[in-house]
Amino acid sequence: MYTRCAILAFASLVTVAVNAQSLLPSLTYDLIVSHVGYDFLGNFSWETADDPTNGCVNYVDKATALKENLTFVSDNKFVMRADDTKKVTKSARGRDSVRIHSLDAYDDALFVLDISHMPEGCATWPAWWTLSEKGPWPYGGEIDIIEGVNLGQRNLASLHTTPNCSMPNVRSQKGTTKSTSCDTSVNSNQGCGVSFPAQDSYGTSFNAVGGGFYIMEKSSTKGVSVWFITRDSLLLLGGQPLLDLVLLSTPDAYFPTDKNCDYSKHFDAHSIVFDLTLCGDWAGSESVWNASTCAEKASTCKSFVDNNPHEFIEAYWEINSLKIYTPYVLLR
Ligand SMILES: *[C@@H]1O[C@H](CO)[C@@H](O)[C@H](O)[C@H]1NC(C)=O
Ligand SMILES: *[C@@H]1O[C@H](CO)[C@@H](O)[C@H](O)[C@H]1NC(C)=O
Ligand SMILES: *[C@@H]1O[C@H](CO)[C@@H](O)[C@H](O)[C@H]1NC(C)=O
Ligand SMILES: CC(=O)N[C@H]1CO[C@H](CO)[C@@H](O)[C@@H]1O
Repeated sequence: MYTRCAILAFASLVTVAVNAQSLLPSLTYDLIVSHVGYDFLGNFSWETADDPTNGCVNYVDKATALKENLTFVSDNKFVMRADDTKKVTKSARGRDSVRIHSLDAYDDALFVLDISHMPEGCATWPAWWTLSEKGPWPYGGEIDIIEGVNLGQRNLASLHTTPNCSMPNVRSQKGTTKSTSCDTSVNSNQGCGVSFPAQDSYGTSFNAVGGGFYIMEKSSTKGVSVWFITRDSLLLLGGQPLLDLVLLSTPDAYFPTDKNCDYSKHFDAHSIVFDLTLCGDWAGSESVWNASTCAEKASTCKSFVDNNPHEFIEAYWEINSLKIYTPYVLLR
């Protein structure tokens, strides 16, 4: 069975190689930024405002995050976590956690995130996303690349926009359309979400396979595409440049630009955000909490967060690299 799979994978690779001979997608992009380890410290700001999604978190500044080891850096890793040592005191805003925001913003670009661990577990609501540098939100748009809550096992990628942006139910993507209106003023700002097919695209199962690569293409001519590829499947594909294989394959989530959502009217240059909130409008909503097995551990999400520091040992991001590419421009 294994051999058969390997042969099939090889066969499809050959097809890819032949089709791609004329123009490898990677040749249309230039690597402009590669963030590894210490680079994150200089290229992101640590946000300390109250969580806009009403989570039970206290976002700490960079110095505090480093001191409490809620941010840890080495030559080849960047780690961000929620505190897993202390009960939350009555006067605190919530459990200490981290939210960072890139200093630079990007128009058309390709973002490649290599991560080995994402925050998992009851009450967690981690997200890797981009939003308009200019704003104010929702002007210029929001693109959620990695997002989920509690014990979820499938990633949800979504757009949140100003009115008049909707997506077709059926389109060229591997994932399942969850909702079609991207307009933040309808459906309680649910956004237009796409659920990923792979069980290991999120949470515990993602971490069990050592994570992988999330890739987002933000393009004024094509729209927005998101791919997920596990580390294991990349090894199976062996030797091929990751970028070409990914860009030639059907995305997990695809948000086209067309008459129902004109990209140029809803999106501009975006900064990059990583956060980890706890509870809040999604993970902690009574119906969502009660529907998950997390409710067996505590009657409310907030009481769970306040009293159980040891439950947050796995609530951390571990990032190997974030590479950013922009479209290749011929020198004239
Ligand atoms: C800080 O966090 C890193 C990454 O999780 C870990 O390897 C290290 O042991 C921690 N340091 C301390 C002092 O706890
Ligand atoms: C949305 O589209 C409708 C109908 O075309 C138009 O009347 C309205 O002004 C548009 N709204 C925005 C915010 O662009
Ligand atoms: C959720 O569960 C709590 C505790 O069992 C209960 O008090 C509350 O009414 C439930 N809420 C919903 C929306 O189901
Ligand atoms: C905007 C900004 O601060 N960019 C910095 C990102 O980090 C690199 C080195 O790690 C600096 O050279 C950039 O200036």
